[in-house]
Amino acid sequence: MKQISFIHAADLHLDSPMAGLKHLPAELFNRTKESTFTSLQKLTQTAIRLQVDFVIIAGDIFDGEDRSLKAQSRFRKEMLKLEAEGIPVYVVHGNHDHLNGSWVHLDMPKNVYVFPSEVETMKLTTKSGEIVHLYGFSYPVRHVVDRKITEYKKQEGADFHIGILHGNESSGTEHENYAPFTIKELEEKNFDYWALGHIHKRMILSETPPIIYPGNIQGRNKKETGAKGFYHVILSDVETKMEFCEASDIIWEEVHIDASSAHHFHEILKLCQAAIQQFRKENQGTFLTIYLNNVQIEDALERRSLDHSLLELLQENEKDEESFVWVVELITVQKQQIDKEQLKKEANFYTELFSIIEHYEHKDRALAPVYEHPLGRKYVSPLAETEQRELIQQAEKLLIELLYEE
Ligand SMILES: [Mn+2]
Repeated sequence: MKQISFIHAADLHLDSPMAGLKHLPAELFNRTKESTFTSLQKLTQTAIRLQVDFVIIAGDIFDGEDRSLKAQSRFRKEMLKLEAEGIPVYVVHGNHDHLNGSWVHLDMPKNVYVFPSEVETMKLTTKSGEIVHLYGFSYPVRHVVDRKITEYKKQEGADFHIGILHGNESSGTEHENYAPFTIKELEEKNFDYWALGHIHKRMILSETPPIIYPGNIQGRNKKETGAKGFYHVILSDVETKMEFCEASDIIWEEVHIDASSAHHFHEILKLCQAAIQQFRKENQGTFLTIYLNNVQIEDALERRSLDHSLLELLQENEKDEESFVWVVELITVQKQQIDKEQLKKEANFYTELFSIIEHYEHKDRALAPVYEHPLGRKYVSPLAETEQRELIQQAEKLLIELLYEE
């Protein structure tokens, strides 16, 4: 029976600056800065333990086009471990680590095969004699919008054919169109496996043939929640086995707590502490966003403590914890909804205010000046719908609080 075993990973984003986390205590920030490397180590350890035939990394190995020396040297160190075990690594570069960047070059060991900017076929004969054709290309520049998929051509003469592609499925609208493709186009190539990269969320687009986004190996912000890692794949004449292997040292999670039964600060504190314990995982850190819904604390002093002291209290002692659960954000949603109709009766001003807010809510206009600006478009990634709504709700809350105080 012909059989191959390999690891498929993507989007390592080594040495990601973890922007927006600078306010963390130094211990946690350092661990976070190290987390992409820690995840990579788990990957190489797994490859060696399972003695896979090869490893695929489907783009965005490096977070920045300057490929920081630290990132290169750590990557090199891990690749050397694989070289010592005779495990080859097939790499394409993506939009983050495209070939047009400028970097101080560190040589990679000979077991690392990097695909060039045009689609190429690489041939591998495994230790047990299976022949594998791997197809792929690296991004020559940051923005590759061509349908590169049309350049993938099956070359006969192998037991297994594997396509490596960093890009996005073009029926979705959420992402910019990088090397777009449709599932049908991939299926028509008649390959045995499609190793995709680019989308950080783990997704199985098809089972036969497997068309897989493994997601990134380490979440980088609160949008990248849940377990992150890579796939261990076994392909044979008769079946495909895929196992997800978790790699992230720190995971991002969110929890919605219904506080409607709590009438005092201490009860809310206990609810939050219970949630924190639920998320604690051995040898793994967690960044937790807590949404505290239906809060109805009447006492002014307790209310103020909720706004000013609860977060700090929840963070206490966590920074020295190996398996920490650090609340990165505490979002309190009051039960008492604003009585818009009553306010409108009080003054015309409110009628106007709410209609403006509504206008922005529906027409997606509030941030238009930012995205219409050439620099804004370049540097600010579009907000998801929920983020937009959240922003508008926060603005509304802020405005009304200000007006009440006046
Ligand atoms: Mn990426």
